[in-house]
Amino acid sequence: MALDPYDLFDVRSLLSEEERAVQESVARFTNERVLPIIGDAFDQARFPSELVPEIASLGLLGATLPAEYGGGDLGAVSYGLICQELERGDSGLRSFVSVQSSLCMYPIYAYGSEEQRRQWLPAMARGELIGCFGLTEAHGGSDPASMKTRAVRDGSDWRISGSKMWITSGPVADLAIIWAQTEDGIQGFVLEKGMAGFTTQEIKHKMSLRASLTGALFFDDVRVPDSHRLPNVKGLKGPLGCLTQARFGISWGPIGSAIACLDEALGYAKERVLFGRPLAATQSAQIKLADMARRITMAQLLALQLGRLKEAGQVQPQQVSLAKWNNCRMAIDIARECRDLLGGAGITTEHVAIRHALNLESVITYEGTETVHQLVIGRELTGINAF
Ligand code: TGC
Ligand code: FAD
Repeated sequence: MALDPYDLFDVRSLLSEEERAVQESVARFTNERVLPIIGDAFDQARFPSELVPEIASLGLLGATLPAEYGGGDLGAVSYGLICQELERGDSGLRSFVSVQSSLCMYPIYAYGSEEQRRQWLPAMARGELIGCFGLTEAHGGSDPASMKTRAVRDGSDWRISGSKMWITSGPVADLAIIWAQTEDGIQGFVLEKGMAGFTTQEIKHKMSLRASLTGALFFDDVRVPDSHRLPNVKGLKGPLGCLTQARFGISWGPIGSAIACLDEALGYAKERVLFGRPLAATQSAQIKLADMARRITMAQLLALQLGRLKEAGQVQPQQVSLAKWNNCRMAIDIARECRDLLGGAGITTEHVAIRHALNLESVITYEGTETVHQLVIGRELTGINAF
């Protein structure tokens, strides 16, 4: 029996029935609703916001949170599969879901009060409130401990001043989870659109993640009530804990991009006739395609084991770093290689490879650059902090 070229080790057989059902429903959504429009959305630098209600009704926002807060009670592997299937469509849509679920709903759930959970999470799960996560500042995102945004206590309120840069969904967000330095260390605050002194600006001219909105956030002495401070965490471990959740999803998402590129390149190489035979009949093309399948297979097994460790409550942030690094590197290399196999045709968004390759430039950079994750593993191996 022929093997599935996109699942050579039958990783699917290691999934539960529920996990397969989740994967199938998101795959259907991507095939029917995302793929027909995403090339144009990328060309036009347009976030396809018309898909948000459907994403919400499929239960993809806060999928792993408890049902009482609007979540789907799903396990980590299901969340990973959601990311994989969305990113097979476009990294921008997976980004939107990552930010809403892992970077906005997760901190409200994990660090918020019961009142805050009930106030915001159900509406966020329904896609009625869109969130963004402001950690990075213009002077150096890799080193968030050096943040300059400050929150100062003023009676029963806080006054926040500073700015954030490169914030996914920033220009449209109803809520912003903002991390600021306080007398007591870094703390998280929920800012609402329209608060006096809180403004946003879209970042234009991106050549990557063009179907996603990215912005800068500015806080000019914004008065925020203490009821909007996340009370249950202090210090850098607050935002880093959210990053571990999102990086987990990003360990899965690029597998989808890589599969989309391999699928396109395989089809193209079989049909393209050069020097009297299909490109796919040459040894060099076959070696390239085989190597892509090898790297995808390893990434799938790595992501699945990471998911099982997470479900068992045993995952370490360093393991997430290794998977994020490996799987982003795997995908960007494959996307670039596929672009090359397509020749000149590969440079237009009529084909998916260049779009994925360009998107992956952001994916390998955000949520910790490749270097940051390499240094996390280096520190784990040597016991020496090289940051
Ligand atoms: P260190 O000072 O040693 O640790 C501080 C505290 O945090 C704990 N911790 C973690 N907790 C959870 N998850 C992690 N990954 C954690 N890493 C550290 C640590 O145990 C400690 O706790 P405590 O109790 O002792 O206070 O910090 P570090 O030296 O480990 O951090 C250095 C470094 C460089 C690794 C860190 O600053 C870092 O990860 N920098 C990269 C910043 C980054 O990734 N920014 C991403 C911004 S958000 C984004 O890009 C969204 S894009 C989303 C999209 O569109 O999809
Ligand atoms: P820098 O930190 O200035 O890094 C520059 C270079 O230095 C990199 O190559 C880096 O690897 C290297 N470097 C860093 N430290 C070391 C070292 N110790 N040794 C050697 N080299 C080093 N942030 C948010 O908070 N929220 C978001 O929603 C969000 N969305 C994003 C969306 C997009 C499209 C992009 C591109 C970014 C987004 N980011 C977001 C920001 C992202 O997390 C940062 O871009 C990333 O953390 C890197 O920070 P930086 O861009 O300031 O680069």
